Amino acid sequence: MTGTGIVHFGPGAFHRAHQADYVDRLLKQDPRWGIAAVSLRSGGTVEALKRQQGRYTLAILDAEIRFRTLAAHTRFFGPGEGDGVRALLRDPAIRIVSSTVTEKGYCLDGGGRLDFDHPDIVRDLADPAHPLSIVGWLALGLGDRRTAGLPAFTPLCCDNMVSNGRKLQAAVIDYARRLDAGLADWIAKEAVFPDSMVDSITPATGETLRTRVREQGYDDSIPVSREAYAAWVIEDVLPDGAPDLASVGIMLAKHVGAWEKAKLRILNGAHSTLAYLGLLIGHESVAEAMADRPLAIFVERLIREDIIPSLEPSPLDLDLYSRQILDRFRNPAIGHKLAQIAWDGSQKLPYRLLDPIAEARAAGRSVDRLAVPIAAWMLFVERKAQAGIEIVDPLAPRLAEIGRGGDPVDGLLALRQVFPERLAADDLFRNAVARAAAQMRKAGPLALLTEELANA
Ligand code: CS2
Repeated sequence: MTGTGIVHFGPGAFHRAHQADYVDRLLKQDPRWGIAAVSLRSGGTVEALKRQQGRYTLAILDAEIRFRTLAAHTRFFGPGEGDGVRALLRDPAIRIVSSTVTEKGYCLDGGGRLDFDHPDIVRDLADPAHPLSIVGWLALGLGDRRTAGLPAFTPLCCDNMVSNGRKLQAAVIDYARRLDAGLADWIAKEAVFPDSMVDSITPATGETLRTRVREQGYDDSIPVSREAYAAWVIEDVLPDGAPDLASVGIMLAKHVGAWEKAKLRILNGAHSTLAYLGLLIGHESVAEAMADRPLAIFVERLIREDIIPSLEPSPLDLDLYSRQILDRFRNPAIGHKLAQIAWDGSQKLPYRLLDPIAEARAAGRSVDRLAVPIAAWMLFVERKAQAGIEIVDPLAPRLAEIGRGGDPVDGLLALRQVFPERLAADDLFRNAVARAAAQMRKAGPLALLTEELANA
């Protein structure tokens, strides 16, 4: 009988295509590690998972197309089922509590620390026994372990942030300290929060995929798709009794930082660049944007001349890694929408592009090229706001207000949740962004890209 050893918050498409695939294989050799799927804010996916007894289709859309059935989930918790989650977190069989709640789900401020003014954190601190946020849930669950004299479980952050484990650790400890200093100290001493790097291109599921899966003979309302490539690197600090993750191809590494940074800056940085520039030009998918020669050449050059220098020295072969990533972007089978990547820009740009920009400035390197995707994001915000189209972003109301008011460059630079004070006050950076934005507004992004190529 399959047991439950992992609790996962946020069983969206990425978790079900990536982590659940590794765990599905792990279960074949060790049945203790089934996943409890927790989605307390929206019930659709967990209800469907429950209805399908945890089974759903993973479509690998790449040079070869394959369909597999995964069955890694054993328990299901939707809205109103928080008591069951709390009881499960007390079960000593639960060793890992992982999360994919997206960058915004951790309620961090622009400096990467817990934002005590975030409405969810204000609300959780007022009623800590019934949390909304992942930070509140981890503190509650760890507090119950401490009271029961049980060892801590291991929180495992699987979202695209630099030092994601360390950030989550600081957030949970800071939160707990407001409630009980003894608990904060206990968490600091007893719980490990590994950093991790997760990678596999996973588009949001749409009707096309559902139809395709139905044609294969599966009646499945929650299929997921991804490319063939998948990687997961976890900091090698898991306590005794953890699952044998290496046996299913998960890499355990002493320092995950080099992987995290390379992946966030090269893959995700290039993705966001393709998304904002590509959407302004009129493309829909990543593969389509990569087929646009000036745009593809711009992104290659951005990686080679601006992003890689921000990562050196590195133990990784960054040239090879970049070439592989650009090949993955050309995958025509996956239909990865630029609009999906453009979501939550205010949360994504800091790790992907603003960190390398700040480092380039500190090292005296030019930021002209790196400023182009930032300007493209600003024009994207402006365009949506002026057309009255909703922006998918936790700062959407503020972005729309700035975007409606004319040239958004200075208004957006003033957002401390996005741009650190020092960068926003840096004239050289500001002027590079303003220049790129003005050029693109006047002659369109393609003209700027072509000019950039001619000057190179
Ligand atoms: C993408 C990522 O949507 C986005 O912002 O850049 O989801 C990307 O596909 C994954 O991180 C790849 O591992």
